[in-house]
Amino acid sequence: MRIDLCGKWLLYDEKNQIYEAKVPGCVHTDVIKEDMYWRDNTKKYQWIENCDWTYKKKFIVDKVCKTAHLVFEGLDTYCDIYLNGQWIGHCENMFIPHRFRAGEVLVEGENELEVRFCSPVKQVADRKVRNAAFAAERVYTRRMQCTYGWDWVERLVTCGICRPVYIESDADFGIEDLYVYTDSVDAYGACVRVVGTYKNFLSGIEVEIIVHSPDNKIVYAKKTYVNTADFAEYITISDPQLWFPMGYGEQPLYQLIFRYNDHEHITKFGIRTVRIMENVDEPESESYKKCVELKKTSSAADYDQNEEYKGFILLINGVKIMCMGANYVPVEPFVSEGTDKKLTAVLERAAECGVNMIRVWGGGIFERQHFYNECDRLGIMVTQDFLMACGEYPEEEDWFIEQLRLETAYAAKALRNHPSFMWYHGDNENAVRGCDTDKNYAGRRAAYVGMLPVLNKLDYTRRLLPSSPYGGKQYASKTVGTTHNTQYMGDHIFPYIINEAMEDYKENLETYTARFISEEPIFGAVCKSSLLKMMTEEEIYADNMEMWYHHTKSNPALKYHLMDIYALYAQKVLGKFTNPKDRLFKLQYVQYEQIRISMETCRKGAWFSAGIIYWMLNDCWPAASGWAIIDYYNVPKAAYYSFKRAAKQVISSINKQRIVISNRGMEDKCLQLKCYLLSLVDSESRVVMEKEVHTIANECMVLENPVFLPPNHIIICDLYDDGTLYDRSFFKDGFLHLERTDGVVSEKIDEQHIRVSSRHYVHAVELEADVVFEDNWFSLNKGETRIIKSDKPFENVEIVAYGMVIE
Ligand code: BMA
Repeated sequence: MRIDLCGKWLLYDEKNQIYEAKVPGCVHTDVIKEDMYWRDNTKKYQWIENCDWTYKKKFIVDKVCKTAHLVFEGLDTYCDIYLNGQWIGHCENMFIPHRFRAGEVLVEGENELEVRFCSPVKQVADRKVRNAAFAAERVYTRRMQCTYGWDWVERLVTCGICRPVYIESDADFGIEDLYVYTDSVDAYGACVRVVGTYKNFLSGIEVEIIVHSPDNKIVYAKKTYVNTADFAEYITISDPQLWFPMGYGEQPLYQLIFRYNDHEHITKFGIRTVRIMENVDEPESESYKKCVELKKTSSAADYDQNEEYKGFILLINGVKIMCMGANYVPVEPFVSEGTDKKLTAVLERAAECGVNMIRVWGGGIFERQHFYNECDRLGIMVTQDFLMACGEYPEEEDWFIEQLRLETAYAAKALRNHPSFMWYHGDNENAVRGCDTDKNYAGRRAAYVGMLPVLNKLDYTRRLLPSSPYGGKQYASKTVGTTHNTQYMGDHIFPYIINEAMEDYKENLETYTARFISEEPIFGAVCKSSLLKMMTEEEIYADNMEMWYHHTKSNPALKYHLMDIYALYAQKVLGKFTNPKDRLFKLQYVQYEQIRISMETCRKGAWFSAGIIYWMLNDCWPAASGWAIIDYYNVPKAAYYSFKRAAKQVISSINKQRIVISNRGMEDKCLQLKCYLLSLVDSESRVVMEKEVHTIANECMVLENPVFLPPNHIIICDLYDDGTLYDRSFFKDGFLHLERTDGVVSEKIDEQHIRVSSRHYVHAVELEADVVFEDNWFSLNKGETRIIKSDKPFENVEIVAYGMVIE
């Protein structure tokens, strides 16, 4: 028996005014009848958070079943549930499903279900104020933390039935709590271990266990009789097809099938091993020397009291993986709106630019199954935070630990069978300046008393890092464990931007290297076609940028607005804004430049460094400027193209001294290198090195830069693959001052292709249109032509071209 209760409901406010409602949904989407993100409309709806709301639905039951349960997959958040006027349960945690006994209260014919929500703000109003970024009350409430406002999303505190709701009776035999994992892989095959429970089991039921290979052949089959509730199977698979992250191999998925009573229970799984390699650096090694050098730089010295240094290298199937990706935040401020379709679109977009790892950040949610399935399919590795961020939570209170345990059990069961899922973090940045020998840092009790005992039972093959960042003394140190460079912003990065000339911005950014960067901050504007969805053209180009400030969130603890800091960054590095159009270009391009340098630094730093995860992948609401590389409308920002270029299997990186060619991947690759001096005055170039380079899988190759750089020249390093341009890196001393230029000619070849060429060197060509181009923001040499494809037919493309300023 299953009765779906999604769809039309009625919503009542405190004065009993009735609104038509949709479930899954929330008060905001039910009550607001206009585009709530247009201009500053969200300001009008802040009152919603202070009200209590009631959802009601009538439904028919033909035949009552006494074992029926009412299941809510998500309730946001404080509410009491009444069935036919009778109280049947209470909820105060949005992150886990809720299941209430309903069989005794249901009647044949019409029934009425009522969910009475209490304002989440009022609910905790009398609690002691604790330390927390952005909003203090949130730490007492187990609901999505970023909805209280963050430095990238508006405050939007809602109520509602945010995930599906139904009545079910499950008195039948079935499979429960299945855990499938790779026990071992060796030269002779793989062993997959399957453990679980038979639900409502009766002795004597025959069960058939079958494994289908990714190409649908039966590779394992066994019949067995059930006589205990718990089961464990060891499944041998010869010639296993191994799951690899994208860029390192394929993502084959096997199917485990339990067949019983004409029923099939199917689970997908992948075969792969995971290990985090944390070997101590030998005193004479390059990595050790780099640590010693790093410790001298001021930003590292602050945090770094490590006496020994250790790498943080992820091995999948024994292969070192260069983790390149970004932090994922919910795709919508309202959980119900983050549909499967939207999740697929964002993840496919991420995969297209080479994102091979995503960290699901702790101020968001545990995403729906579809998200993790898509990561398995696309080869995007996932790390998951437990759901706390930037605060001191009431972890000394038992109710809080109990809620964390329930959340941990839920998350472990939901995530553990996914081959893409790598490890957990206890939280995001609660443990700032903590370290393993500190008995009492914020987050420690939550991780070790709340989560760890549960994970030891339910997901013992994965690691729990008690917080992100984690490792060394103190957490966030650069020479051990994982780091958030976001944590260096307030004391190092922002003062540098505000007080220094920034002529050495490249060298400065390079000092933020670390063993594994779980948050690398970048900031930039979205493109014009996206801005037009949230404000008028006049507002985009307005001098006071009023609407930009509304759509670009900051941190109230900072002295300056984030947009001002990054506008300063853009102007120092790229040159003063000459007019509002120039401003728009540079606010976008500055993020491109930050990614170019930080990603090249990480790649050429292999295997001292083994990961760079940007802050952040996507937006949660229509941000005008901010941290994401993909905007709210799933449109790539300038930074996206920089990531795409730098994530390729082979890239080069050039400075005054050397060229480093890094290959991250499973295959050697032979490319033709052409290095040339280019005059900014007449765009003429002089080749200084031309050779074939045999790059070796997962290794870097270092060449001397053979040339001295005269004024008004840059040096460019091109890599060709069979005569086609494969990668381009460049070096320019000092600033990267840019100015608008002409000389770029474009021609529409057909509905989805444009040809662009240039009469002189242009450093950045932006194709501005309401479509997504496979490449954008690229440079063009004198006489060079590129043909670029778009994802949809386009009408008009505006070409915005910038060249380097001659000094
Ligand atoms: C990190 C993140 C977020 C925040 C970001 C930028 O601390 O974990 O909390 O949005 O920095 O400030």
